[in-house]
Amino acid sequence: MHSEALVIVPTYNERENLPKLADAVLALPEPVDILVVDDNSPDGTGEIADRLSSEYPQIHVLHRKSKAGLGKAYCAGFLWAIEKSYEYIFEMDGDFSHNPNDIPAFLKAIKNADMVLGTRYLNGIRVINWPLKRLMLSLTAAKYVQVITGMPFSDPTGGFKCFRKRSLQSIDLDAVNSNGYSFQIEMTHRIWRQGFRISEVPIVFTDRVQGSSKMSGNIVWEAIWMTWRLLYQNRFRRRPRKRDLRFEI
Ligand SMILES: Nc1nc2c(ncn2[C@@H]2O[C@H](COP(=O)(O)OP(=O)(O)O)[C@@H](O)[C@H]2O)c(=O)[nH]1
Ligand SMILES: [Mg+2]
Repeated sequence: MHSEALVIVPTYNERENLPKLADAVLALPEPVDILVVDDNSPDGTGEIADRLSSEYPQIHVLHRKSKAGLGKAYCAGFLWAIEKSYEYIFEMDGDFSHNPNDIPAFLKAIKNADMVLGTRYLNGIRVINWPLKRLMLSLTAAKYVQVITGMPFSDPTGGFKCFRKRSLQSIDLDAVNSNGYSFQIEMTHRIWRQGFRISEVPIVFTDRVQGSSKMSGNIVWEAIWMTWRLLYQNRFRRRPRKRDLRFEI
């Protein structure tokens, strides 16, 4: 029997980060498995993941043929996790921007929720080493998403989150085509609008020290467009459907 929790780590050129990240996750007080989803990184991250997987039974690897974006990598990981019946399924960056030591706080919160969002912006701003320009962009994006979609969450573009299996099962993952910020907003909206229970836990976000960001200008435009699309999909309602009793625990 494997652990109830799985952390999915998408990787593209994270060779310096991955071994340390795996150590940190496996050292947690609670047992947590890891799924690395590598898009054939030119720097050999995929081979490093294979080596880790042969050393530790808790570590698994999905190899994809070429770089197809964060959203596609996560959706492939989600399908794998559902098939293996993991109950708690995480998204976490592979560059230490997200601190693995926050995982236990998510596991505690998910006991009373269907999705838990890590937030940098609840009761203050906890972002270390980002250029002011990028912080302003992220804060503006958060406000924009809140105003247009009506989602009340403080950090809707954040990428450190935990899903209960059934919240992922409620989504047609093959129909999710977005990436980056847009992917985070879309996943949260699809789950929120169905009336699932969602909570937030505070996290500290630290800009990567090793490797480089794959963020691009397109990702911002995609997110601006996506918020309107989500509002339309929710029939211009700025609130979820009435809570469905099926979702009571
Ligand atoms: N598998 C996969 N991982 C990706 C892709 N793009 C980014 N990542 C990973 O997603 C995480 C976040 O990406 P990053 O470049 O740090 O974005 P930023 O934090 O927004 O600057 C990192 O672990 C990246 O290696 C991709 O196309 N495929
Ligand atoms: Mg990063």
